[in-house]
Amino acid sequence: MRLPERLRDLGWELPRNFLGLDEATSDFETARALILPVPYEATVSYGAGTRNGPAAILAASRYIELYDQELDAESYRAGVATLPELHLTGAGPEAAVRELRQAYEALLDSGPGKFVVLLGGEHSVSSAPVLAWADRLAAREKRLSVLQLDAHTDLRPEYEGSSYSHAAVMHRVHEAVDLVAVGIRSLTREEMELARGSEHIHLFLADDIHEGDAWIDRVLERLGPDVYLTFDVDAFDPSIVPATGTPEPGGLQWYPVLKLLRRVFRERTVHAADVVELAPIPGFHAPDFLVAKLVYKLIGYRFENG
Ligand SMILES: [Mn+2]
Repeated sequence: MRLPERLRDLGWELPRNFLGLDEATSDFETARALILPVPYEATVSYGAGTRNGPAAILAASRYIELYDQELDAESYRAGVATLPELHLTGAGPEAAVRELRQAYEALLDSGPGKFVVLLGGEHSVSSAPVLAWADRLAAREKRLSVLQLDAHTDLRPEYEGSSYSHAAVMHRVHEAVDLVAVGIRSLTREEMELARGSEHIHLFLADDIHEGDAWIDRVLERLGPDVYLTFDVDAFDPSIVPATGTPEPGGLQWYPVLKLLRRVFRERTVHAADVVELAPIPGFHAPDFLVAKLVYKLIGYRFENG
């Protein structure tokens, strides 16, 4: 809202968008990054609450320091526009994903070249943006690599009767992309065998990446030039992000994740990203803040070199 001149200098709260930015830096037309909140939750299997994830990330983001000492930059200057929450149909996940795909395509067409970060919501929403990007790249005879950070492979053909479940989201897309999944520590034997038998699926188990940084090089080796990042916050260790439906012990820590991401953004083209599965714990803000800061890091890394 544009306030009348004489009202502008009163003691208003920060705007309720990502980072609490003013109109000039959060304008859709000029912003290079778009935040798309999709509070969708229908197929969660254990702890619920991912529908509250986007609002909690936005609320926490308003308290992030805008200067990033790692990058020595005010990353928000690239412009970050926050879209309203996108509400999807309650008529089941298949219809919801179809609706999201249409909305996402419209968004890409309206803001070509912008870096879209989708905030979930449950992980099932990711198939829409992944397939949108896979198709766009296929039209240019390129193949999309998906970098998945997650405790779970989500490679089941279906779960609880639905191929649109959060637990099946990567199975839905795995034939269209090269999948590189990092932080995995919970999967079925069938998922393991599917991955072992496919040259298009590479798993980096959490068990194998706790020592040293050599795994980061190996992840980079597996990623093609064009990347979509899907970040399930349960990739993090529950000691730092307990606020998720299925917290698995033995997860990733903050700095190794940043180290990986910065290199991926520097050495590949990351077209878009999603951050999903935050299920906020009322009164406990640290995980919300961590995830908000992760989103700001993604934007910072994306525009680090202009
Ligand atoms: Mn997961």
